[in-house]
Amino acid sequence: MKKLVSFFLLILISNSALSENGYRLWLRYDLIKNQQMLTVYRKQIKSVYIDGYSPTFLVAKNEIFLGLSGLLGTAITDLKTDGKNASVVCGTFNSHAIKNLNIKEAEKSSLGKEGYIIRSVVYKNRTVIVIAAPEDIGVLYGVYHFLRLLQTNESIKNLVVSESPKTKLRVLNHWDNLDGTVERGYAGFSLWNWHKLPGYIDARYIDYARANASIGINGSVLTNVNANAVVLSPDYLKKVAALADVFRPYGIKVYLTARFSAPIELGGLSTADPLDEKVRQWWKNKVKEIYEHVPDFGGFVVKANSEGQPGPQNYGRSHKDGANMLADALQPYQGVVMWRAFVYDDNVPDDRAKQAYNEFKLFDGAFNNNVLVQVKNGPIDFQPREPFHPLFGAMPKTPLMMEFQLTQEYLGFSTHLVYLATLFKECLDADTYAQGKGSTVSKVINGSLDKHELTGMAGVANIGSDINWCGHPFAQSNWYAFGRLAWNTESSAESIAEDWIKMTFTVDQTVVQSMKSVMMASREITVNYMTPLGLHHIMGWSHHHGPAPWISNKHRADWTSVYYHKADTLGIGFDRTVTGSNALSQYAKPVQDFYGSVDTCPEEYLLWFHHVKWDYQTKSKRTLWEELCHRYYSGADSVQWMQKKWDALEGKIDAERFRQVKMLLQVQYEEAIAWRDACVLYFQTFARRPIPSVLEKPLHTLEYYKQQSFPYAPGIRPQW
Ligand code: GCW
Repeated sequence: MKKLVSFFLLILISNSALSENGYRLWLRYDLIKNQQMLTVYRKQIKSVYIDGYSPTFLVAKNEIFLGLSGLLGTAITDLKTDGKNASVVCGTFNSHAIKNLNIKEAEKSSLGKEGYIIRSVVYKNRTVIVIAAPEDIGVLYGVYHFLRLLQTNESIKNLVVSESPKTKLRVLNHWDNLDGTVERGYAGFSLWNWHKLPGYIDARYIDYARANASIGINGSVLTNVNANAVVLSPDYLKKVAALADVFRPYGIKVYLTARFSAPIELGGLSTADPLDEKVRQWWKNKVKEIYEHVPDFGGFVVKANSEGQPGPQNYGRSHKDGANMLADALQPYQGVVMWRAFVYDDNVPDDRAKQAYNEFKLFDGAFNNNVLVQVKNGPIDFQPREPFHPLFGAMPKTPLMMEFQLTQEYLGFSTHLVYLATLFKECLDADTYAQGKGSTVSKVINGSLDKHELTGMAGVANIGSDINWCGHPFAQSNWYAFGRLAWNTESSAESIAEDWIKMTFTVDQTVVQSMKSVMMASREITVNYMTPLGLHHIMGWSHHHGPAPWISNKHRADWTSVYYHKADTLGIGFDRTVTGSNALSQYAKPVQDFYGSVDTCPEEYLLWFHHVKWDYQTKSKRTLWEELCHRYYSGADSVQWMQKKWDALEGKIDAERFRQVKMLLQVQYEEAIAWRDACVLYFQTFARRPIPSVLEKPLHTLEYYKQQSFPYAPGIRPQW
């Protein structure tokens, strides 16, 4: 008996210990603590009627019952056959139950395939909450939205919600290799267990699909853009099909990365020339085979002629030729090609920031209509801060897809707390002036500026096998925010953060406000201790961990740090104006003028666009050198501020995640100090000026920092 009791005790303890390990993400559905709201909700929600039986309806049903019973802590009646007395009714507009409720035609129009409405409707003197949509998937999205209202303790009294996504393809790009490693992955290994698929379906695939559907993500690119052709072989396609089957009810399509040389590697052909008839036929056959396995396959993502990946240029052909060949093969099945503009070819350009524009702009209008060109947010590579990519606004006849990076390759991996929605928004809100004032990147992406039907946003996933999915408890917010912004590019970073905190931690207002202030400031803080004033790409060689502004003499100039910061005894920064690389000429005239003059260029981008003298007077009246020091120091100090804010939350949130974040913030602080010291000491060798005396002395010498190596950084093979 004693043994039995302690056994149960153990289960209880381990359950409670597991309960806040982060696995449940923002779908926690714990009992609502606010008694007043709970009472109101319980009164309003007693029963649910779901009018539909498709697999999507089944998952909607599971979710709403799982959510309601957890949040309300009471049994909710499942009105299986008759919705007349239900407090919540879910169905498509064609369903019997919804038709009875006489929803006005005007409310149904313009919702699109994935939209939905949530309404409080008076029916026979009773208020009924209606979740209705043109298609099944809209009902599922509506269910998640409704649950979110409860999770965030919003009123559900007079509901008038109409939602439809602003972009069509909202996809995660997994840089997952077939051997289970994840390129730039900091949260463990790949989720896809290729060995056990297709026979064994890990429950995690379902939770992954639930999480994505809850924020409107409708596509998953399973494999790394540095592609392996083998994923297109018959055995792998069976495994891919099994994942597609799991994801389908959640409205998620699978996509694969197509290695351009697959016709050679898999097909035994002697060429992969996109104009060669045999090659074209090989792809047609391959695509047909894929659709036999996955009838709703989404299409291909392609990285070609970049960083050693094969591509059409190997055969003297162009990006257009390559993309259109694959597009032709996919066309009969409504598949799309997402052709990446991140090109980094074998020749070192005068300015790497110019390359994508130079290679792609001329093909505007020449791509098939099922091709999207996928463009990274900035012209270099997912830096803590970059100006928007000059291709946005420059290719009006081509659907341009946004590529954001959720995994923090250049932002402290999964050890630093950095909420990226502010970075995403900065880019989306930037004005390209392509068609005059107000031509924001957001409008380019959502198709409204150039009237594109096909639109999309991709996020390089930060998900792995770690129990909490993303490595850092706060990294989950970047997955969440990406989905919400892809759904609505106009949403605010702040409101998304607020929802996420309430769903993930607590609705307690003091905690929400405090966490939100940390999240909202976190990206700017990181910029300050890593790359203030427009500096970029001065991270550690290859693994991109830690500071290394001294990197020089590599086999390519544009793989060094000195190429980007160009510090000398006179000043620092990359002159991208007409006196330098003139990368600015790739932007619309008002943007050129704005960034082109040191007087109007915001200091955030100063050294991105200008080479500036050390004694140049900045807005703070400090010299550039002093301002640089000041920013580095304030960045590191601000991490201490984040720590203080966090420490004050002890006891107000669960102990487990409190402790995790506390430890991570300490690592972040130490690394921020290393960034600060290493950069200030290194740049001082050019500036030849003292560190302002009000600032404390660096902890170590420059030599010390230069000698640091990071043999444990993810992506580095351990060596002895
Ligand atoms: O950010 C860089 C990364 C590479 C990546 C490449 C890309 C997948 O350092 O690891 O390769 O960009 O986006 O293709």
